[in-house]
Amino acid sequence: GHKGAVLWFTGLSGSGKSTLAGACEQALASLGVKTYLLDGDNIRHGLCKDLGFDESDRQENIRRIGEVAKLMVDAGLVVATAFISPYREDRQKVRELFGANQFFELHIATPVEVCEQRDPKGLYQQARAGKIKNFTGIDSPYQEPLQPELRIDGRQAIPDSVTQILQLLGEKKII
Ligand code: GGZ
Repeated sequence: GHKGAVLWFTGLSGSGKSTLAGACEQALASLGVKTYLLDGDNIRHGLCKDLGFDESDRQENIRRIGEVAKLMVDAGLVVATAFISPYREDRQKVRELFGANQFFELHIATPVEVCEQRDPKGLYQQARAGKIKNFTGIDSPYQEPLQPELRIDGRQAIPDSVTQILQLLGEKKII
C-alpha cells in the first residue's frame, strides 16, 4: 500500500519539470502506486482555460491546482504537478492545504540561461522579441523556494532525478 501525497514540481519554463514529473508518474505506476499527473495540457486547456499569465491569474491557477491536488490526495493518489508556480506565497498557501508529509516541494533548479538555450517551444525567443509579455525569467519573476523538500539540478539525467525522488518518498513512508 501507499499514502496520498503531492509532488509539487516548480521551476522555469524549459527547466525540465514536466519531463521529470512524467517520468516519476511512470516509475510510480510501475510500482503499483496510483498516480496522476497534472500539467498544462490537462489544466490550462480545461479547468484554467480562462486564465492567462499576469500575477493574479497565475495566483488563481495555482490555487485551483492546489485544490484539485488536495481532492486527489484525499482519494489516496500520489499526484505530480508540473507548473512554474513562480510565487512563494502561492506555493505556501497550497502547502497549507496539506498535512505533514503530504506536500513535497521539488525545485527543478535549471539556470535561466540553460532554459533559454534549450527553448524547446521558442517561447524565450518570442519573449526577448517582446511578442510574449510577462514571461517568467525574462520580464516576470521566479521566486526560488527557500526550503524545498528537494532541489534537483535540472541538468542531471532524468533517471537520477527519479531515483532521488523515489528515495525521498520511501524515507517518508509514502511508498
Ligand atoms: C511563462 C508561459 C507564458 C508566460 C505561455 N510565462 O514551457 P511551457 O510553455 O510548456 O510552460 C510554460 C507554461 C506555464 O504555465 P504554468 O501554468 O505552469 O504557469 S504558472 O504556474 O505561472 O501559472 C510556457 C507557457 O505556459 N507560457 N506564456 N508569460 N510561461
